[in-house]
Amino acid sequence: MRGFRLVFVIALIVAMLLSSAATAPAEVEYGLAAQYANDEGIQAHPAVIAATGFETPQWAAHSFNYSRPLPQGYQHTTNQSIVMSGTGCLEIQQTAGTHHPYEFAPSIPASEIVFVRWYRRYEDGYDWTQHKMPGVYAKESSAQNGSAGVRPTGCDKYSCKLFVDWDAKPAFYSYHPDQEGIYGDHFAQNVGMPIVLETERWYCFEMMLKSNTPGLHDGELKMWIDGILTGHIEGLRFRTCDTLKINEFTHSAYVGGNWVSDRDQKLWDDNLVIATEYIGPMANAEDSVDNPNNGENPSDPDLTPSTNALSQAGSNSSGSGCFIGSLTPMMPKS
Ligand SMILES: [Ca+2]
Repeated sequence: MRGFRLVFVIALIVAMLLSSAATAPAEVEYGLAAQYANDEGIQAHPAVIAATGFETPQWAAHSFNYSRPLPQGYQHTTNQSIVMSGTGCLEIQQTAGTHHPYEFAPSIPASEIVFVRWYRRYEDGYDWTQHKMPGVYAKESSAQNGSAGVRPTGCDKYSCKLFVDWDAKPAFYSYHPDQEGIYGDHFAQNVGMPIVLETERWYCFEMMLKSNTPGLHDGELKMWIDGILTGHIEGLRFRTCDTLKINEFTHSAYVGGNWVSDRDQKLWDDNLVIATEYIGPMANAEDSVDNPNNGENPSDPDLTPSTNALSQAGSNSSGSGCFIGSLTPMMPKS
């Protein structure tokens, strides 16, 4: 009888330990953004390729040297009931019966690995039509504008952007030579419980594409939402030519495939950073990690977020769950 009790107690302890491990909250990862309060001065980090806080209507020219007109549906707003950080953000209009907005893809320096981090918010009542999100392209110079619907050869192109599926779950959309069909492969979130997006709150999205070593299947994709790793795809072969490197950033909220938006609806972006190292969620003014650049005035007018707006974002229901408070993020209110 005593032996039976001992076994029972041990089994109970093991069950409790397993249960607590299964329910432990996922760990938020902090990256180089933790060194820069409100992203201020973040463009000075050697790993940062480009960054913008969307503070002026000229943000694309300032931060990406992109002087062509932005796509139909891209607007700048200073509406402080919407803006997450600083004085402005990007307002994106999706239009009923169309794919708009079309994406735009400025060039970036050729890299083997690129991280893209942005904040995005969807309006109240948003219809979760499948649509694209930011990402990166690798294009050989003669590749035709991404050539959708054409399988990559290993020497002409590869890509990955995130997209939001009909079920409001972000996923990967990647072109690579081993993809199943002529269009890119979809890879679902595969780490922890998949995140299902909600409207009327800011999310911190980040994706990574790491090119493979030519001859090996060691390419990787990663996705973080609010600093938590939710997707990690390994064993990918993006290329056979080592000269084919990531050389474009793509910004997108394109609707489709073959379908179009069912309604006029808006989403907003703020605090976009592109880098060759993990970026992670924004830090607020009080809690950024030791950074010699804090307090400097950045020369780019699109990188001057105000701490007032950040304080608002952290204290009202429309704020983000992604700011660092003593390295403990404020959790979103649903
Ligand atoms: Ca801003």
